Amino acid sequence: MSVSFLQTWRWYGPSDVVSLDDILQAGAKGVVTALHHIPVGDVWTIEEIKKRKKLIEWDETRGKSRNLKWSVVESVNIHESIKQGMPERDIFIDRYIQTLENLADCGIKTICYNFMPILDWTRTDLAYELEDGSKALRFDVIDLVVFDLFILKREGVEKEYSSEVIEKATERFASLNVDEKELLQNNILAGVPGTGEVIKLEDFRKQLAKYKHIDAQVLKENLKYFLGRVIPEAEKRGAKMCCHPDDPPYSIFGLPRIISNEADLDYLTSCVDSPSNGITFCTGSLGPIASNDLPAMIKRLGHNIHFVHLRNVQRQKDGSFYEDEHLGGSIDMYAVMLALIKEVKMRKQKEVDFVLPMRPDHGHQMLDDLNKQLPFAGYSAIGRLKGLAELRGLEMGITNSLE
Ligand code: DNO
Repeated sequence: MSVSFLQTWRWYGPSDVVSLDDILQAGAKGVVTALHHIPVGDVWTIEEIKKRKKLIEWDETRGKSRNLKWSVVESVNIHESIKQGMPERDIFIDRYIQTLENLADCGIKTICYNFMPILDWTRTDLAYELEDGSKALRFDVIDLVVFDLFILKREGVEKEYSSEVIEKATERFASLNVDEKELLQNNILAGVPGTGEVIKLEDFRKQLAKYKHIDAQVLKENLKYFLGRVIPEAEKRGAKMCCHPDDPPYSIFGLPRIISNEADLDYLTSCVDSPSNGITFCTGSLGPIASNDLPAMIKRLGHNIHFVHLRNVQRQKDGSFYEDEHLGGSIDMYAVMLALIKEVKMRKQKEVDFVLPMRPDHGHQMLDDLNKQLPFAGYSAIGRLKGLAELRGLEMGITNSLE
């Protein structure tokens, strides 16, 4: 069977309800994980890294090695002082570099991160029921405004939205009961992935205040400063950093978002010209913007892509979207796959670094998983299994047809 990618699977570590055996049975060969228990900004020690690596790669019960490798770290998150350009950022950058060195020493060299202020990816609904009864993640623009106007009560926020949007949000807010309001707040403030933590409203307000004078330009400068220090060190060790795009790919709560389209990705890669300064190409994050021509972006930026997330979105009116089946929705997954496979083929011809890890991003909550309490929204076993199986078929069909 001809394949182009290293098929991987995100695992949240020992607390994940999806087991390593499940991952093997899904047919993945690589594991994508992080040491979620270590607070952002602390160094990941060699000891802790080795412990996790052994857990993944050595099957204690059967007394033999597993056919799985820890292939990608997602993510080594970036301390807020770095994003905010605070005087103490150098201490945290030094620690970041130490973590990179330790990971590289353990043979783990693909490192995903993002540069989204305060919040990571954001959804308003984690259980949006589809027609067939399965559940998906959804981002509703009006619900976001409801939270912003009536729960967060951000200062001066009325000026940022049109009267039409405010009217709709007012109506929506009036229709929500106490539990629904609380759920909306918890969905939006679910913090760093994998920690299960929800940011408190008061803390979120304090964090937002710190961004009062940080616009997109300043955040871009702070990204450049970070990369300027980290990338040369990564390059020395053959490690590849890959920045994940903003999700959703536009500003929310007045916070700057700077990795949302091709021009942003160009900026990112131009900050430091190095094979270690790359991209996590996430179709689902870039997809909500219709003008993001994903296959064309892959064609132009392909050599900078070190890691791929494949997921589809169904764009709805007003910028809202929900996560559709991997091969359904607004993104032409065939065209995306074709462009990626051509990129890998080119790498193979040039004999450069052609192991491109890919993972099915998210999946619907469906079948038996509907009866389970899933701690990590979007990361069910069955929905992702279906996604990976479909993507694998598409991958094989296209790869073979090009040979
Ligand atoms: C969503 C994911 C994000 C992403 C991080 C990357 O499911 O794609 O959690 O991994 O933002 O740093």
